[in-house]
Amino acid sequence: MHKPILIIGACGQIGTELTIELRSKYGAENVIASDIREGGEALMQSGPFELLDATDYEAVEDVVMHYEIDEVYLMAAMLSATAEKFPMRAWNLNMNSLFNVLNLAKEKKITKVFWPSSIAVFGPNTPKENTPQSTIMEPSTVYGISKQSGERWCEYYHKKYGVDVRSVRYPGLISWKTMPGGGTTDYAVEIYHEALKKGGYECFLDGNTQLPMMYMDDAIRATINLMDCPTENIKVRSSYNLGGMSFTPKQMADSITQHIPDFEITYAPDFRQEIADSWPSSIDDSAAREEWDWEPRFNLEQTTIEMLDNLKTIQK
Ligand code: VAH
Repeated sequence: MHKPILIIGACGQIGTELTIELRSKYGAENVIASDIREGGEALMQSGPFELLDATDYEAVEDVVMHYEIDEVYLMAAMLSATAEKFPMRAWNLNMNSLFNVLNLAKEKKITKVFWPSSIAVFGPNTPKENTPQSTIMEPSTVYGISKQSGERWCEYYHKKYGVDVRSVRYPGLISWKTMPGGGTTDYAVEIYHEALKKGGYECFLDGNTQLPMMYMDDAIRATINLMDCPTENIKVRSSYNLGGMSFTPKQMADSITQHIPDFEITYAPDFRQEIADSWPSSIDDSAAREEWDWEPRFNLEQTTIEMLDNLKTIQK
């Protein structure tokens, strides 16, 4: 039987789907979900849940010891757009939650950690096309700075204390089960909801802003595959580039119009345009492909079909 897993930030966009998938794989009672506030009915009724402040070391330690947790997925974070509005709150949450989990691993109270980084670690001076695994990283956002710092600490704790921490640099993630929370790539989820409800969408990014994106099923599969991978295969202990697809809001709108012919998009770039302009437009994820057999399965057309079909069902 798999040893108990703790998901911190289980009510977020990734955490919600990670909880569902890990519970189906390892048994609901083996996967403890936790967050600063309660989640939706489905999540709350699907297995054990703890209200937990990820920045409170003693509280995290109590949950770990009570359930005899072996692995921790630390999914709690303040994302790019919100972090620009609350820089110090973002730094506190994103960094102190990581130190709490890394220190529990250093003290051997847990044996394995997953921590999400992001393509936000790259900045305006990074090569934009096919961004390499190792390259210039001068993030210009609070979120990106916290993710770059976090990557350095993950590598340090692995080298210095032997902590088995694993990480991927997620692109923008697209899912229908939960709404995203405060990211610059949120348009790629909102657009489907608005297309079905209103037949149109006002995009907060310019139509030609190409960004790396991924359908959530691919992201969850990559996360679990990395955690299941034999430790000797893992050569990157900062964070792996993870690529899925890259597209612009205009290309996404064209994909939707194939299914909703009258759909109309307009553009009204806001403060998030500057954030998006500082990020890569495509990612080289060859290290993940070579070292743990990563391979995305969803392209934009398949993503649009999945999103529209599922949202039509739940909006009925
Ligand atoms: C954000 N969705 O927009 C997140 C993600 C690559 C973007 O990290 O902040």
